[in-house]
Amino acid sequence: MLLALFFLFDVECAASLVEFDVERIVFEDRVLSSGSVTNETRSVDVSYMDNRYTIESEFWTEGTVDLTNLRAIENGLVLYQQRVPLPDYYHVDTGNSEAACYDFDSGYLVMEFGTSLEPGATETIDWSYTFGLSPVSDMDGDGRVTASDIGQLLARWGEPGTGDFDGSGVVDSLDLAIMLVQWTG
Ligand SMILES: [Ca+2]
Repeated sequence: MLLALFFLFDVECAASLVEFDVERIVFEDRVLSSGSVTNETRSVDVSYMDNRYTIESEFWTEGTVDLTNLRAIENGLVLYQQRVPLPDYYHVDTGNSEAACYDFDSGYLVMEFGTSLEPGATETIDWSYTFGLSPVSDMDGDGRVTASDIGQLLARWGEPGTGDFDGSGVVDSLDLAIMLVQWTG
């Protein structure tokens, strides 16, 4: 757990890879996605489920990716990366994956899988990950957004940093508005 926390918060996320389209089938609370991409050096064939359209306190994903090195005579590193937009103004608290990190700038959870393969070889990677989320305005970390959190916000009023949820540079009424939307009482 501590390692996952460290990884999620302190490590810069991997840069984006070449994008490709996936086909999505949406059920009530889950989304099934599948797709593949091939070029002269590699192919990637992926299928996964997640709750990306119904994320509240938790994001989960389960999937499989086949990575194939299509080079004729060279070993090759084949990578697959999944980028999932998280709801605005939430932190990723916990995760069980060292393959993942959260990009605060883009608001995307980034998971990357890769392996070095001999010419013509394929490796299948399965994953099943769950990430806990919490609202940014739970400033005291007790799991709720209450008067205690408003007290902390007001104590920071006009200041930069903690409590500046929208990154405007200071704690102001826009940050209070975010807190009220996330209010649990
Ligand atoms: Ca709180």
